[in-house]
Amino acid sequence: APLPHLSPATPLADPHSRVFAEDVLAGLRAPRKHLAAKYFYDRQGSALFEAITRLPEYYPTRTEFGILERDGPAIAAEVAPGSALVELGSGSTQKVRRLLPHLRDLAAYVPVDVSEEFLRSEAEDLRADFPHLRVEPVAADFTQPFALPEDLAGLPRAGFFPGSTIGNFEPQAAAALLRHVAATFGAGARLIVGVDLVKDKAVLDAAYDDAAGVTAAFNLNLLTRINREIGADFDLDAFAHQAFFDPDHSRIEMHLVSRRAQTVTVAGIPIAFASGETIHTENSYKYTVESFRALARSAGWEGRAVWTDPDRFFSVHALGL
Ligand code: AVJ
Repeated sequence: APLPHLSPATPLADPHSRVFAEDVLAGLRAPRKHLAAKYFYDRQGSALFEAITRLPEYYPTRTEFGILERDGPAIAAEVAPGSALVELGSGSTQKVRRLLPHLRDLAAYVPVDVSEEFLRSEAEDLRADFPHLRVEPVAADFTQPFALPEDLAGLPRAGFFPGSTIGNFEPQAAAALLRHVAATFGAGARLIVGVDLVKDKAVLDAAYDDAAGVTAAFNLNLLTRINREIGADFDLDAFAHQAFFDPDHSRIEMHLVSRRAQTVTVAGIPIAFASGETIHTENSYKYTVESFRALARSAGWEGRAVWTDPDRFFSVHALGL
C-alpha cells in the first residue's frame, strides 16, 4: 500500500523502515504522543542498553544474574530432561549461559529473536562454547505466532524469558503473550521468566534516571534514529529525558520532554510540540511476586516456584501448564 503522508525523498527501501515510519508518524500525530519501546534497539541503542546494565543504579541485570548464579541448579531442575529450551528475545544469550551448565540433557536450545544477524553470530559462539549442545536459532518476532523446528515436535518444551522484558508489555498484552506461548508450547510446558519487582520509588527512579546520563542518551537516541532512518529534524538539545515510577500504574514511565514550543518535521510532516509536552517512549511494569503469579494464572500458567534476591528487588519464576 502507498504511504501518502511520506515525502518521496524518504528512504523506504526495506519494509522494516516503512513500518517504522508509519508507527512513528502515527505515534507523533496522536493526541498524547508516544513511540514504541521496541524501537530503542538499533545498533547504538543496543550498545547504550548494554552500558545501562553496568550502571551502579541499574540493579535488574546484575540482580537477575545473581539469582541465576545462586539458584541455577534449582531453576534448571524445573526443565525436564530432553527438553527443547526456547528463549524468547534471546539477544546476547549471556543469561542462558548461566543455566546451560546445569542443563546437561537438553535436546536443543532454540533462541528466538528478530535480529537475524545477531542471532546467527550468537548461535555460532554458543556452539563453540557448548560443543555438545544443539542450537537451532529461529528468526522471528516472538510476540507473533512462530513455528518451532519441526523435528523438535513431541519433545518437552521449556521457555526462557529473562530480563523483565515482560515488563515492557501492558499487563493485558503480557497476559496475551503468555497465552500465546502456552498455545505454542502445549501441555506440560515450563516457562522460566525474570520479573522486576515493585520497590522503593527512589531506587526505581534512580535506575531509570542515572547520574551519568546513560539512560537519557538511550532515550534520546530514539530521536537520532528517527532523524536518520525516516528523515526528521529533531534537535536533541531541545528535548529532555524524563523517567519516574508511577505507583498507581505500578510502572516506570519514560518520556522525552519538549524544552520549548517547537515544530519538528518528520518525513515531510510538521509535528508541533508545546513547551513541556512529552513523547511517551516506554513503560516498564513492576510486579509483586503475587501480582505476577495472578497475571500468569489468568493466562493459564501455574506458578510452580519463585526465586528472589535477599533485597527482593527481582524475581525468577518457574511457571507450568
Ligand atoms: C530491557 C525492558 C527490561 O525496562 O528495565 C532500561 C529497558 N529502559 N532502562 C527495563 C530499559 C530504560 C529495560 N528492559
